[in-house]
Amino acid sequence: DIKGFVFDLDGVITDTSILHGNAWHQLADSLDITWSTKLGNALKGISRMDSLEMILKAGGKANDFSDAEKEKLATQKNTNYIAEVNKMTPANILPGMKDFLDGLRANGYQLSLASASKNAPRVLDKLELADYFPKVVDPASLTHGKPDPEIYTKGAALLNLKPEQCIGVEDAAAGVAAINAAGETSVGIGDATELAAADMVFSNTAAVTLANIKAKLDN
Ligand code: B16
Ligand code: MG
Repeated sequence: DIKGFVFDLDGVITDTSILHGNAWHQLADSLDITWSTKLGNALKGISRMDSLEMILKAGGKANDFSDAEKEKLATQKNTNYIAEVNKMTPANILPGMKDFLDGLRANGYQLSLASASKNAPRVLDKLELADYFPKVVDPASLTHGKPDPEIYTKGAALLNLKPEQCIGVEDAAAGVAAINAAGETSVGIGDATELAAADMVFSNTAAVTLANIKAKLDN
């Protein structure tokens, strides 16, 4: 029986990817690296330092900076990003997700957060959802990022549940792969082809309801 839900943040509860993208775009411009939407999309679910490496590589500058300089660049991006996050309000919760979370709580499901973002607690706070997620996986504690199952395994462990008692909710293919590898049931939100590995896919957050999930679980 399902007893808990482990949530991704960006692309599931809110759309921070636009803010991440803008902040990285600004940094890329300052380094004379050509930005593209494709590059922005490839960074979804990828950790901060891995994102920086991908951007530098795309710009042919993978070997141009020392580790200390890279840390500085990542901090610069994060400062820009936090300024944008601080403007967020509950209006930035994606359609239907507040009702979904309320329904899960009312039905006694336990919730945890499996976001790669070190800023996740701040984002939850701005969305006024911190109370919903007393258990947040600390991304600094991870050895491997998504698609490695570690973050979803920890998300279930924080709830004292077995993976098979949990549903993971994700918008990125790497995240769905992580949920599956952790042995949890995967709910994908987005393009059915891109997320074909998920146990069930919904095209948008508004379609993600407990009733819709239960109907697909019974099939
Ligand atoms: P930070 P998620 C991820 O969040 C974002 O999708 C990704 O673009 C970002 O680089 C990563 O968090 C790290 O974020 O710099 O705030 O630590 O999808 O795992 O909720
Ligand atoms: Mg995501």
